[in-house]
Amino acid sequence: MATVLRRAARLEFSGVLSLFSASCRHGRPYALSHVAFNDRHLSTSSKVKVDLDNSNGIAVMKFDNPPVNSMSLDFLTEFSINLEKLELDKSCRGVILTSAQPRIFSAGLDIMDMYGTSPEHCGAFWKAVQDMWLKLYGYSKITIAAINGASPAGGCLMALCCDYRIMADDPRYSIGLNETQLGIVAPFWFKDTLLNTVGHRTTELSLQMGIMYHAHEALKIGLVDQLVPEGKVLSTAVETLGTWLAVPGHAREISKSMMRKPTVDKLLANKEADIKNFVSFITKDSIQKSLGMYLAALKKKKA
Ligand code: CO8
Repeated sequence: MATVLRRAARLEFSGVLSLFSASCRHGRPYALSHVAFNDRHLSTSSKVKVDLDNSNGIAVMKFDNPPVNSMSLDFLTEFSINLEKLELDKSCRGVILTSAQPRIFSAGLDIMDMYGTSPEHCGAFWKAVQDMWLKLYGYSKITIAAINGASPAGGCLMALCCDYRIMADDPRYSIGLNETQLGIVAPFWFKDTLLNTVGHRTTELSLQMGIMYHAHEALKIGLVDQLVPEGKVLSTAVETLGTWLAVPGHAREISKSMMRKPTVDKLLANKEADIKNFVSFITKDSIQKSLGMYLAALKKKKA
């Protein structure tokens, strides 16, 4: 049984690695390397920095994709590879996601991967988004989001996939699935992830209006679990992970799977159809026009 599981894990891993080489073929190569310092392992990959502390088994993954940590195909691929490596690494017991960029956790999916690109690119991009979600939402180890900045759309989704969310108590930062505001529709598995966290009525309001919640509102509706001063977000996440690690791991893991597996299975059963839907939706002239207008509004805000 153990051999079968190990083989399955290796196969999954090689699946993600093939995605990695596919992404490199898009012409944006990057280097992944690991350096061990005593009891710490540092991964110096370009867009996601990983620091695994072997003394407590806690890995911190820091998004470092300036200016806004948008989730491009390269970023998503690198993220999924690192997450998978940590899942296979016996010395890792839990993962904290946070940002190395000031004021921004993540601006969500990279709009430039969806705007003016070919249907083939859109398909590969969407598969990478699905793979990130499948890996993170179904992750066996403990995950905590240390949300140290703005977290719209895909950024919110990534945080929602974690087991616990700690956000910086700062009125400048907001979080939510705002897709409707871009003229696009959050897919069913984005909706399910929110629904499983905040319930039906709040999800209905949230998705129809594309609401971005300020930190205090996010705490009130249960979108995040805790607010702390910005300087304490990471240290609180490490402390909290310690508390979670005190729970018998096997029972926790099975409980997590029991809660999440039906949601994960729904996408697994519809993966190809979901990619087709996405490609035909996002390449529509009207949707491209909405995205173009949204991008222009972002730039205008700056001017
Ligand atoms: N993708 C690509 N580029 C982006 C993104 C993004 N998501 N967000 C910002 N940028 C760009 C800006 O256009 C700007 O570019 P430039 O320097 O060339 O003008 C640069 O990043 C910096 O942005 P700002 O000046 O706006 O930076 P601020 O620090 O003032 O604000 C924010 C940061 C709050 C993150 C702000 O940029 C923002 O609100 N961004 C938009 C976030 C957003 O709406 N994301 C949604 C992405 S869609 C998604 O995640 C799910 C899609 C599901 C698809 C389903 C279809 C079926």
